[in-house]
Amino acid sequence: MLSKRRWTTTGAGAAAAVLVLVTGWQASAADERTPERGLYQVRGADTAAARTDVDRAGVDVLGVRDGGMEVVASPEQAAGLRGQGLTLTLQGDWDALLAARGGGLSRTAAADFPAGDEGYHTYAEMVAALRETASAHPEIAAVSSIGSSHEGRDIPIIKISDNVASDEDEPEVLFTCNMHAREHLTTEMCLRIVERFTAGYGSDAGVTAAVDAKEIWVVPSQNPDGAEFDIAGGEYAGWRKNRQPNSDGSVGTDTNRNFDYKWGCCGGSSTSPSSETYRGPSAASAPEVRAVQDFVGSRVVGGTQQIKGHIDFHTFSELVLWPFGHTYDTVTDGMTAEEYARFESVGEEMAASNGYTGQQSSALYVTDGSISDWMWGEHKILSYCFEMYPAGGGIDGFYPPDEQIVPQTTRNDGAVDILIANAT
Ligand code: 0X9
Ligand code: CA
Ligand code: CA
Ligand code: CA
Ligand code: ZN
Repeated sequence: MLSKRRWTTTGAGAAAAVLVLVTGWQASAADERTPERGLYQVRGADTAAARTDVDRAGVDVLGVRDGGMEVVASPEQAAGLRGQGLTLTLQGDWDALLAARGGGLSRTAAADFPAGDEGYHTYAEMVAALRETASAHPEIAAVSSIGSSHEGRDIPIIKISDNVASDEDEPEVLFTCNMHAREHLTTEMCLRIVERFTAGYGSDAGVTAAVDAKEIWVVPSQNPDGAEFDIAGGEYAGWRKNRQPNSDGSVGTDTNRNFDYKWGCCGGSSTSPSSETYRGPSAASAPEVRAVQDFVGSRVVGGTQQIKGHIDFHTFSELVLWPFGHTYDTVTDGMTAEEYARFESVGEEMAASNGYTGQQSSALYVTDGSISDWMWGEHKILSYCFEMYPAGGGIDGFYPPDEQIVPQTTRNDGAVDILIANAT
């Protein structure tokens, strides 16, 4: 999938050459030859509206921190953003950075993550880990399925509770991970939750109380096709979306723009199939989204939604985000002042525990069709989006070494406990 033609001479490059003549300023090679997909640091997008405009330019927003953005942009997009007065600093050629991380092999199924990152779980390893957990703790853990991905992979879910085989009248909590393919650290986050609430049962008092009082559901990978594609051939692809083919020959829907609540309402997603934030041809057109929506819908028992709290884990930027994402308004249709205050207070408490920054998700940039807007808008579930480690980091931001798995997932133990405690 990596482009062969990586560098193009652009109008911006020609303008730089003219500048040299006029001012004597020395343009670097990077100024004259702009990568087809360049990794840029963007400065000057200091308001949510400005960041939403950057997102709407169609660039791939990797992370946002303290007003600075990291994006992957075409030469035309970069020129357009500079034309809006933003400062773009080229960090490198995205495709070259990706290629440098792998062996350049053909994209066949990988036995494991690239050398040095084997501590991450492939799809097969994740499925095996869930099965082993359930067979080691049959009284409190049971694996089932919420459906299949586009390519037919099962999307497993594990339930953790006392008397796990019975649907007891206990508040339910949901954790979802790996919606975006390249955000592999999040799969490990869900597996950490599974590990902690099973291995710690009977010895850790807090864990035992939570498992006895609640029903905890965990979906470690909402996008198994994308995750497998991202590591195929022993080389990271930097892939974000699912692997559903589009009408124009491109591949992938951004499932975090495909949920069926105010889908496509507000300029927070793209209608262009090749965009990294393509919303899909219709709401819930992605089978992975339907699987999550149908599962959550199935937890309406006797007219009452059983799931009370939810975290969807993403990377990166170290943020705790709460609804709504489709509007800058705090109070709006579907969100009272009291409800917003609760989101903010639980969100800030979680952010204090893990050292992330807490904010309304639209304060980052506007999105529509995101999972947390749907969870709250449709089901009144206290739903957060976490952007995990690191705070920033370009391509490396998606691929921290596996030594980071333990520190960065245990870092969220306290936040997970706070969410569970507030799921009432
Ligand atoms: O854009 C997304 O889907 C999430 N960020 S990511 O880099 N992991 O893709 C953030 C979604 C949170 N919602 C809003 N920012 N409105
Ligand atoms: Ca592995
Ligand atoms: Ca129970
Ligand atoms: Ca129940
Ligand atoms: Zn994400």
